Amino acid sequence: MAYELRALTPEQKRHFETEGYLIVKGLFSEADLQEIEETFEQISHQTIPGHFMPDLSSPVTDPLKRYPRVMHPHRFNDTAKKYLLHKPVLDVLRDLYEEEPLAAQSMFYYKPPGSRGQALHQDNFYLKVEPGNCIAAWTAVDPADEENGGLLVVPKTNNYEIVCPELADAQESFTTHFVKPPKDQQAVPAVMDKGDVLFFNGNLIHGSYRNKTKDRFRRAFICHYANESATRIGNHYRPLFRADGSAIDLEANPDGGPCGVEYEALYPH
Ligand SMILES: O=C(O)CCC(=O)C(=O)O
Repeated sequence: MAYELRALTPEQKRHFETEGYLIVKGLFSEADLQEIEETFEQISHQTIPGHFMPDLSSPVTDPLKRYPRVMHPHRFNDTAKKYLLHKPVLDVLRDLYEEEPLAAQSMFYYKPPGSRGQALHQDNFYLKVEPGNCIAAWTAVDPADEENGGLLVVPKTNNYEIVCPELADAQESFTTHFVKPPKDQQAVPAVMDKGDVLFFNGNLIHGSYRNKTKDRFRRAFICHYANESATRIGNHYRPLFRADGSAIDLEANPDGGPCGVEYEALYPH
């Protein structure tokens, strides 16, 4: 039986399938955003081993030492878990997968003024969702644009294979991996208002440049999902969560991918 779309129009679905990404406007209300902002403002003054380890001494030369990304906040914070499972986001994911989505990861980026970006990369190199793929839901908590280091996507690279990354430019990227876009294809900015969500396929090449502003943070709540029929995922992303909040475990996927297993030991994500 043909799948019936519930949240997306056929044009939106087609855009995701041909371009590899889709921006859906206003999936988070002002009240949702305020709750997220307050939660991560409180977290920003704490140290949470394994999740958030800021350098709270002042002054610091690298703004990302004071405001590193928060990893897996849904594992210690109920508000983060609530928004990882935000119904409007899961409704879109269900339309994209044509099956139930499972939540695998949450992150929060503060990206303060002056901070480096994250070099172009592909998410399923890390999540290793099989069979199927991961999809990211990248929520703008502040307006995101070229000036403050908003997200960049390389359209249509959802059909590009997962490749072994090169070394990134450490002056411009806080992560070490870089995936060069295929010849004649370029990264384009995803300009977003707060509350908009950018969905993108796990093969799509994406990343961000430096926040060039002097006074604008570029905060984002970033979550990754897998299709329910997947049987394996990278160890770092287990357990996953169903829409009702219950945990579900998939097998750990030990596959080293296009670089082999030794590479992973040398360059953990
Ligand atoms: O938000 C960013 O600057 C990069 C985020 C990203 O690329 C990711 O979460 O995979």
